[in-house]
Amino acid sequence: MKNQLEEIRKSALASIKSAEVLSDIEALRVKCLGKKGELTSILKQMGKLSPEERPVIGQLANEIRSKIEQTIDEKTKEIKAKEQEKKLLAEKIDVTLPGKPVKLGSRHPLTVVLDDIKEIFIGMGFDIVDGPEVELDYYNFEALNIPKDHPARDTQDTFYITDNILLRTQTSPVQIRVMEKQKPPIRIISPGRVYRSDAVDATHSPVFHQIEGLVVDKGITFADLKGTLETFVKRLYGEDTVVRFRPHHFPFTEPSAELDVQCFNCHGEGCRLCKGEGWIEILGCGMVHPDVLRNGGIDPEEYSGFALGYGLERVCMRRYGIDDLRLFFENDVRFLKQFD
Ligand code: 2NL
Repeated sequence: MKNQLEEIRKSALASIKSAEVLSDIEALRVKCLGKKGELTSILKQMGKLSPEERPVIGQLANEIRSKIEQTIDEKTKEIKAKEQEKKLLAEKIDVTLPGKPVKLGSRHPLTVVLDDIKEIFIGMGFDIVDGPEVELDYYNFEALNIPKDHPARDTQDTFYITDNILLRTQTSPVQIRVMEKQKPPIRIISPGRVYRSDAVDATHSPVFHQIEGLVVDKGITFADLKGTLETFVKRLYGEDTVVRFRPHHFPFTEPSAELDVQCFNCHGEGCRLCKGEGWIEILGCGMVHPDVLRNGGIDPEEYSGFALGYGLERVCMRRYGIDDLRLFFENDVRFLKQFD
């Protein structure tokens, strides 16, 4: 029995020594020390031994068991360390290699122009506000003094969701909502997407962008409108820009006007760019109609104000010489990357 034990010791230690992966070690542990292992089956035969032999063999068996266990532990540590080293080597990175260039996008041309416009108005003390694109008929038309039989309210021109819910056709409803909530002084612009039921072509799109502005306070006059808008247009187009105000009509302002700038190309002579007019129409404006102030919860006897509205796409097309509105919405990077 002693010889058998010595044999187990020799072969077990040799096998452990030559093991290369953790699964080999585990298999050896089961083979030598497991319930049905070699050592266990020897110990089961201890009953056959004489009382003198039993403690001697028992002690030897225990010695061998702990030697095998210790060797297995050591070998396990060794294999784990080797595997870790192999992993580190495989995952080695060269931090001195040049990085992959990050491709930067650019602002959409409409965003470039809008950012410029916002900055000019912020500089004059205006706040930027936004509001829902799905609006009530009341805020989009009724509160703005646009009568029920007005052509703009036709289902041919406006996207209706129900009888009294629609996609806003202008951003003025945002300003009515501000008047309802906020006491004057009010100085805001409301840029955003607006919708009209138009077929797509070079100059029409069912979705486009509008910027409206509103100022309400005590003692606001047409002189404030002229001063503010002239300052705005000169900051946007250059200090030498020549402007004129031309009488117009809007249901929500009285009096109303359109602001033209003199053609940069022909200086008023008339050329192809201004279609022979000498002037280019920029925006609509006027003194807020007393009924519209009242609809916003503001007393027209105490307060007055002016408002303006214009299309962002047109300003942007003129600035960059873009001749087709569809380019703004196709998101072709070859077009987009030319700006900013
Ligand atoms: C244009 C010109 C305009 C307004 C919009 C406005 C808003 C309120 C009260 C009074 Cl809350 N007016 N907006 C005023 C004048 C002109 O837009 O060409 N629109 C298509």
